[in-house]
Amino acid sequence: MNTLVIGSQWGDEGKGKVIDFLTETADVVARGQGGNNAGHTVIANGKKYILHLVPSGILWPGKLCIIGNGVVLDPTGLVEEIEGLRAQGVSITPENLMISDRAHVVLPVHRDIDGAQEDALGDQAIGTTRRGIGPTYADKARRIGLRMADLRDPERLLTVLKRRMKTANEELERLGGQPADPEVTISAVTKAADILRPHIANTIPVINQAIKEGKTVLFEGAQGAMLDIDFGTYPFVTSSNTSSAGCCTGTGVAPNKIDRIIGVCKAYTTRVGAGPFVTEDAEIADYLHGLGREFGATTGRARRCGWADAVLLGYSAMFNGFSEMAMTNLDGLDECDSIKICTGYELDGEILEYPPALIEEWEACKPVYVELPGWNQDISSCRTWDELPANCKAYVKRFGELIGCPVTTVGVGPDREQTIFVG
Ligand code: 2SA
Ligand code: GDP
Ligand code: MG
Repeated sequence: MNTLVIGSQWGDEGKGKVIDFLTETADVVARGQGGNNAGHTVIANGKKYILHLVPSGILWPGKLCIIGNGVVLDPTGLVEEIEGLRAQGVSITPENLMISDRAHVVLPVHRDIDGAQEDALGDQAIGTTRRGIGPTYADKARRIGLRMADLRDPERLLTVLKRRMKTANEELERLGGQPADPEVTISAVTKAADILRPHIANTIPVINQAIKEGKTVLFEGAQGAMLDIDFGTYPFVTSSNTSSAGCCTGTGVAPNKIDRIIGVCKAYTTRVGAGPFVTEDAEIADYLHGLGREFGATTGRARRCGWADAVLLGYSAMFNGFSEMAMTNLDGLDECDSIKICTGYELDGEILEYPPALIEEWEACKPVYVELPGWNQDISSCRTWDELPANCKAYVKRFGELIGCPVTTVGVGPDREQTIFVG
């Protein structure tokens, strides 16, 4: 069973936890898009880990983790992450962490360009993580990017770095930013390259050979489907294909090798950064933030919060081909007297079944809700479907019906053990 795990909303659905839960039965865990804009939280053996570039499978011994060709990789960020994980007792070697030689490299100047672009946009800013993700994917599309293969030979690295730094600095200056010191970049990237070099490989045959041998591969999606550059709330999106298809192009595995596609969703909705959010609700945001929940795992920003959106999730389930949904954070609704689910978008007196393309229209949509009774009970210690309150089970079932995809597991807390199979 080769399984894709995809965020179905705007990211932070709890993919890290779901991946961790499924890793036990996997041999290989691969990432195919995004970069260290991602923050995947896993709580295992009483310890909290936040993974940015390293696949969550690294927390399990004996699993091969692959950073695929579709990822954009910040070498110094990855070295810091590896060192941090090692300090937490995680073993990372060239045998359990491989990096595609085709993955594109995020340079400090990409981060500076990201920041300068955001600053120039003022109140129209995307709200990026400022990790240089967009500018690096832009370089890839413009066919001027550096790839991990360029880091293999120190002399070649020096030549390509100098060349790219010159043009990137010109770009940065045009945006009003301070040019980056090439010597500082060269020293930092060279140091990181020395550490990462043993991990760089052609991962495409490696992953396909594993599949040929009957091994189980788990694909770890990053961000969420509504941040997809094609299907999301464009231009308020990230710069990669975060939907299921992106996992194939990002790892070199053909679509006919995928057996199962799991969508991860929260029992409500959150989003970081700007852009349309039809079900956004100040009251539920205050309530969740008051509980200390819903702060960004990478930037610490307070996430925007709202009710579940069946229009968005039905759309997401369609273009991702979800076979099932893993719902997380059901316990987040424990104290709500009544709970809403959006079943339609009203725009100029018409009810839309699917989100519109124009961002102004999407922003103008008003939610049509159904309201269900809450359960007003702490469910975090429940471990079986039968232990959950009747109203809670009814919410999960109705949610699945409205999005047209069954919910097969629910999360009642952040720990590995706090996952319940739906009866
Ligand atoms: P970018 O940096 O170019 O990818 O930003 C573009 C949009 O994508 C959103 N984005 C994210 N949304 C949710 N979670 C993300 N990761 C972190 C986390 C976020 C954090 O796990 O909590 O810590 O703030 C993530 N990464 C990118 C971003 O908000 C923009 O809307
Ligand atoms: P990811 O980017 O999709 O991996 O999600 P994040 O790690 O950014 O954010 C999800 C947050 O929800 C993290 O703090 C998780 O520890 C937490 N989480 C995941 N599932 C559950 C759940 O079922 N209940 C609770 N209370 N927290 C959860
Ligand atoms: Mg996250």
